[in-house]
Amino acid sequence: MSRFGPNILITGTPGTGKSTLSQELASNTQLRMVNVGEVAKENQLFLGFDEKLQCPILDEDRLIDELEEQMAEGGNIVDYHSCDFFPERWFDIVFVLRTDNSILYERLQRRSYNEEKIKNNIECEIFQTILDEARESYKSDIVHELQSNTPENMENNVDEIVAWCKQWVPQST
Ligand code: DAT
Repeated sequence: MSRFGPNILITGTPGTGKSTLSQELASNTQLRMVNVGEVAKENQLFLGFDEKLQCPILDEDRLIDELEEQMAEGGNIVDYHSCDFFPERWFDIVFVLRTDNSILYERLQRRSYNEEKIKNNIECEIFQTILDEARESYKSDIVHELQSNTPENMENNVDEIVAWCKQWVPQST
């Protein structure tokens, strides 16, 4: 079976611009946006609540079952702040968004996260946790780091990914 379009993973620390970039890409391509957090909420795919990280605990197995058919069809932009539990075969390319600490701090403050949650996320970005996770989970030649500090960065990232989509050739799976 071949996919009608590529599957793209957009990952990175919360606040780096994943959902903004995904929305821009969805409106500039034929690709569908898959916000994992929203799919989980709609289908109640949670195992509980993580008090330390102050976020719901995703039921990763059920989430994968939920999305499997849609991912096999292709043409998806998946946006999530973690990336090591998805099947590697799902993705043709992976983008990891990166943001400077001071800029990220302000964005997270605007979300009214408390100090503990901001600190955890800033540490995640400082230690490039998600970039390392992506490099460990996918072939290194499909993992790309993108700066996401300014609107100009955002515009360039959209242009680059749209250009990549245009040259994508369906592959048999
Ligand atoms: P995420 O989905 O990674 O949590 P978001 O897309 O909700 O992040 O973006 C968080 C906020 O930061 C939102 O107000 C938009 C802004 N933002 C994101 N990327 C940006 C960029 N490259 N330049 C300027 N603002 C950006």
